[in-house]
Amino acid sequence: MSHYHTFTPTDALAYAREHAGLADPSVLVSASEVGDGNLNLVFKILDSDGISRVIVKQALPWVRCVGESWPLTPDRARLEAQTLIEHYRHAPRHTVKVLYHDPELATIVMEDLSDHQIWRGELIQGRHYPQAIDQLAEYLAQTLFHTSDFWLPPHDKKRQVANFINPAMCEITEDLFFNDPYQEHPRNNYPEQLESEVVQLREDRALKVAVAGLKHRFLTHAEALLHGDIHSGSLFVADGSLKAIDAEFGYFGPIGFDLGTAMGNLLLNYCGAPGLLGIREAADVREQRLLDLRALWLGFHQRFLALAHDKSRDATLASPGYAEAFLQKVWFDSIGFCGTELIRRSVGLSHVADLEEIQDERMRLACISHAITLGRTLIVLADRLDNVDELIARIRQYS
Ligand code: SR1
Ligand code: MG
Repeated sequence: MSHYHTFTPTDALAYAREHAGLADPSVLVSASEVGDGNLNLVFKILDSDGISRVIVKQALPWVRCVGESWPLTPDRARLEAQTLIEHYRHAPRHTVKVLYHDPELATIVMEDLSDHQIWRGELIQGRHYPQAIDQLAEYLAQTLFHTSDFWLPPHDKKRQVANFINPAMCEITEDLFFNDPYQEHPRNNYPEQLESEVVQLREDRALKVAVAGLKHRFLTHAEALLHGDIHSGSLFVADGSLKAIDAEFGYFGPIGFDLGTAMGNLLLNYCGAPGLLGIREAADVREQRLLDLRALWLGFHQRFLALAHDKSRDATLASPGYAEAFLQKVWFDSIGFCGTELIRRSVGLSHVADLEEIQDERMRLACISHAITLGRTLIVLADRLDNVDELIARIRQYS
């Protein structure tokens, strides 16, 4: 990192003028730092009408939401840019476009998406984007199939796995998803009124064995190039459009991790809805989230299977019936990883607005408690819920 320095808005503006590829860079006149995520600096680069034209993102050498006491490799910016570029090749309508990136400065210049909204905020407001789920299913099927052994020739696959080794970001996931919530840890963060429920997580042997299995798969199953953090805050939506951003956790891992993270965020919204909305609206939103869950899995399954039948290049993996069997394993993984997302967002370091923004304290506790119970149930029962209808029936039982 020889010439790494942290950008000021002035640096970001000059950088965008040089690297955004605009025919007339002088239209860019100011920059404003707008990052509100956990990790990075994000600058909007504005024209003279105050309209954002391009984004400059820079990885800090530490975790932004914690500070310099938690150092973190800026190389994550390279991994993010390369993951987005790879995903853009396979799902260009649903992946933000990287215009330029520089591994040494840990910067990415990317298309502006100000005409879109962060999906989580829209879900919290109860706003429905009818095409979003289908587009998310398309994004996941295209990116995961085309970076898997069904599609990539073996030497290419291994080269890619090596290029996307991402130990620092994976370690965050390993800790926050699979370690911290199941032990006493200073990073954990939950209301003291839920202490007994959290203690039960730590003492539940069957749960911890199931979590160990999920962590083991996260550590070892290099099935495809994952986004690695595909929650509803990593997705922008607009009418008829959905785009993935923020892929710094990208690495070759189990396909069910991406599916499970996306499903988990639908269910976090499901759990929070009664605290965020009026009774009638919350009931409608909950039904919609269950429909979304169903459409996401079935949309992904149908697309991945069609790709496997039509395009598999590995003759053995193309054996009749194998893709179906593989997807059944992905399904079981997805339910388990979904459960870990519910628990880590309720008990661990990093929370979500779907639960945090509930103003009524009693209601907020009830919604967080619901997420913990549901998460635990899904992890333990994962391989007994054979299909999405069984999953939905089980979710209804815990409402
Ligand atoms: C220290 S990073 C905490 C969380 O923020 C990111 O968006 C990931 O979800 C990570 O787990
Ligand atoms: Mg992120």
